Amino acid sequence: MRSLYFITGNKGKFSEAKKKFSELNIDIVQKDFGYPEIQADSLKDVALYGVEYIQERFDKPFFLEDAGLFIDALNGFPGVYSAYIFYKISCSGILKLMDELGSNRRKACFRSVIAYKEPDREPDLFIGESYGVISKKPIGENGFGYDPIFIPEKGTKTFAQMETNEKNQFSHRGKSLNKLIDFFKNREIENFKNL
Ligand code: ITT
Repeated sequence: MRSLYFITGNKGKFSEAKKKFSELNIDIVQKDFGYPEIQADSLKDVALYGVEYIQERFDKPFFLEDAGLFIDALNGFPGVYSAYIFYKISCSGILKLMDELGSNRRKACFRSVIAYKEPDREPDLFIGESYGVISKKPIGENGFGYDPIFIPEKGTKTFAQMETNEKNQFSHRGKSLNKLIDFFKNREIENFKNL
């Protein structure tokens, strides 16, 4: 079985990816490089910077992911700053900000950008989005980060009330991982054709 490295310090992200990849003959291995996350205008730029940094230090195929929560009423905040803001004010701080604003707009979107890199190949990017609303209070014990305050469209529960498989069906990461998995499946078909 082939190994594929997921460069992340986030165990929650890793277990979501591990579940998705269980359908392929690829073993996902977590590696925490503690790579620097630059302050950029887009998740894509943050991910590509991470790739630049890691490719100089690691010579095996890997992927990494940058994700963020974009809240309409806050003009897309915390967005690319999601990690820092979560560390500073967490879910309760976000809910307080929204209360202070007094707006009834609760729409938000989670975005995920996966960057896959192997030696001698440009990075491939895979994007996933999950639209939904911010709950009035934190609910649920599962998952991580902003999961207790995000209810995906067509859902009735927050991500934190879902098991990993269910979250993967709705989530930004589930969707970007689906694209990464399709990419591997298509390459296997191509390789088979070329035999
Ligand atoms: P990496 O090592 O992979 O960078 P991280 O936790 O720093 O891990 P990000 O920068 O991609 O990951 O995440 C930005 C923030 O958004 C961070 O606080 C996460 O907890 C949060 N977040 C990302 N994906 C999430 C998800 O699926 N559910 C809830 N919160 C999420």
